[in-house]
Amino acid sequence: MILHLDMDAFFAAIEQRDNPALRGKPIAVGGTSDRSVVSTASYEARKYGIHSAMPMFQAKKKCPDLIIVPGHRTKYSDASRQIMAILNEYSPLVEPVSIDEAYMDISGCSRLFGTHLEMAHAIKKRIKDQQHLTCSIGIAPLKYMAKIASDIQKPDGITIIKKEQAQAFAMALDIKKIPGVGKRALSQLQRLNIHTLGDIHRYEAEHIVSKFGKFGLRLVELANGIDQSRVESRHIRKSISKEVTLSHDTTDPKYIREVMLSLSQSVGRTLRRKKMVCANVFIKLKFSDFSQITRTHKLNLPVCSSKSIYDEAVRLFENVTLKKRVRLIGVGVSSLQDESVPVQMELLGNGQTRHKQWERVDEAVDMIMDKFGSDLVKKATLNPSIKE
Ligand code: TTP
Ligand code: MG
Repeated sequence: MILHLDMDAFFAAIEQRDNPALRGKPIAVGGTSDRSVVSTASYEARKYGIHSAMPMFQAKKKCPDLIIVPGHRTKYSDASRQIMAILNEYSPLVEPVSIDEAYMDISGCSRLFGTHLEMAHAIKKRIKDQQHLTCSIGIAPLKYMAKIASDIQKPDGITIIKKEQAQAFAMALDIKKIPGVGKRALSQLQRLNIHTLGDIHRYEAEHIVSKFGKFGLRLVELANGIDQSRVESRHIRKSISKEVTLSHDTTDPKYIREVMLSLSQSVGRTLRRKKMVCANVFIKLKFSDFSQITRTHKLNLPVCSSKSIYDEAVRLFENVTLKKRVRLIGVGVSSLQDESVPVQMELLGNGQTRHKQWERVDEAVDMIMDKFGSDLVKKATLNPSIKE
C-alpha cells in the first residue's frame, strides 16, 4: 500500500500559523507588485476563486480584502525538512516529491502502527503537534491512485482506497484527474468520448497507443490496474529552473539575454551545488497576453557551467519569433545526472581550455554569491555582455 501526503495551503498555512492576525482571513503568498503571481492562497481566499499562479492584480480584483503576504522560503524548507523527518519515523521508504508532498510505501508497516487509518491519523497528529499545520493523506494500492486520493478530502482529510475498491475506483475515475492529462490530451480524449479511465476499454489498446504514444500505453496500463511506478526513497530531482516576471513587458533582445544570463547563473549554481550535470536546457517565455511557450534543446553531452546553459538558452531564444512583448522569462535544465558522468569539457579536445576557464569563473561567481548573496554578482555581470 502506498500513502501520499500533501500539506494544506502550505506556504499560506505557515504564514497564518506564525501570525495570528492572518488566521481565518483570505491571504495570498506572493509579491506585492501587481506583476507578481500568487504562489499559494489560503482556503479562505480560494472561496473567491483565487489559486496558485494567478496574477496578483486579478486576485485582488476577485477579493478586495485579500491580504498579500511576502514569502519566507527558508521557513517553508525548514518545515518541509521536519515533516519529512516525521514521515521517516513511519516507513523506511519515503519519497519527497516537492516541498510539501511525499509518497511512502507503507506495506508491512501496519503491524507496527495499527490499521492504515490509525497510521494516517497518527502521522497527521504528529505533524499538527510539532508544526501546527494540517495535511491531507491518500492511501491506495497504486502510487498514482494514492496521489489522487489525497486530494479528495482536502483540506485536513484522509481517503483510503482499499485493494478491493481499487478497480471500481479506477474505472469511474475522471480522466482529467490523471497526472499527465493536460489540456490537449484531454480534448483529444473527449473527442474519442473517453471521460473516465474505464472508457479506455472502449478501444483496442493499439488504437490508444497509436494516438497517444507512450502516454497512451500508460493510460491502457492504468485502466488495467497496472502502475509500474514504485516509491523511491532517494528522490532524484528531475529539473532545476528559475523564472522571473519582468518589471515591464519587453521585446528588447539584449535585455532578455541579460535576464537569461542571470537566470542561467542561478540555475547553474544550484546544479553544481547538487553535484549534477544536465543534458537538456529549456526556456520559458510568457507574453503580455499571458500565453506562454517553452523550448527545449537536448545536448549531445551533459554540461554544468552557467555559460553552457546560457548559450543554449540564448540559442533557443533566437529561434523564437517575437510577436508579442515578453512578460516572464524562465531558464531551466533537465535530464539531470550525477556529475561523475563524462562532461563536455573533458571530451571536446580543443574546447577544453575554454570550458575549463568557464568552470573557474563559475567557481568564483558561486563563491561570491555564497558569501554576499546573489544580487551583487547579478548586477556586475549583467552589465558587460559575455564574450567568448
Ligand atoms: P501545492 O501542494 O500545490 O498547494 P498548497 O499546499 O498551497 O495547497 P493544497 O492544499 O491545495 O495542497 O503546492 C505546495 C506549495 O508550493 C504552495 O503552498 C506554494 C508552492 N507553489 C508555488 O509557489 N507556485 C505554484 O504554482 C504552486 C502550485 C505551488
Ligand atoms: Mg499542498
